[in-house]
Amino acid sequence: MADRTLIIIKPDGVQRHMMGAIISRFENKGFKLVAAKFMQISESTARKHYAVHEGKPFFEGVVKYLASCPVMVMVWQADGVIEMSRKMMGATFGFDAEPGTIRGDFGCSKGYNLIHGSDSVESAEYEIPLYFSQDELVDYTLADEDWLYGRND
Ligand code: IDP
Ligand code: MG
Repeated sequence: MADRTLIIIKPDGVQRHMMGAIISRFENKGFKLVAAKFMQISESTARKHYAVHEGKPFFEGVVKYLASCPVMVMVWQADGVIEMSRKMMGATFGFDAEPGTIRGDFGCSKGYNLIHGSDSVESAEYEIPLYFSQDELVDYTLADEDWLYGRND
């Protein structure tokens, strides 16, 4: 099966009306949406989500940030989706993310950064079940997949 990644449009992305613009980037790229949930993340789930950063100076702050307001949680699928989506997101903060990236184009903060994306297959496998059960991950074929991947010959 093609790779999957967990993408979250974080509280500032929702509050700043950026959901459509961010989702468009992934849709236009050709990724397949396999799950989506608009929800408020509990503090305990936010702690699990960022468990890898426990003990770092920003840990309590980022947990509070992620759980502060509703977010859009999604799973996107494509061959190589994790590497591509990390490139599309750009550096951690908009302040130094390259123009052309989501963080670089839509924000200039050194504290908020609009979007989360899994950084490895292992992270995606840990993060996706925090938000979705197996039967919420929809399995289907996009009509243009052969065109997208160049499998027409
Ligand atoms: P990433 O989101 O680009 O993968 P990570 O280093 O994994 O960045 O950090 C996870 C999240 O923690 C970031 O997206 C950001 O919200 C927050 N964060 C990381 N470093 C800092 C910091 O130095 N100050 C405040 N928040 C931070
Ligand atoms: Mg990370």
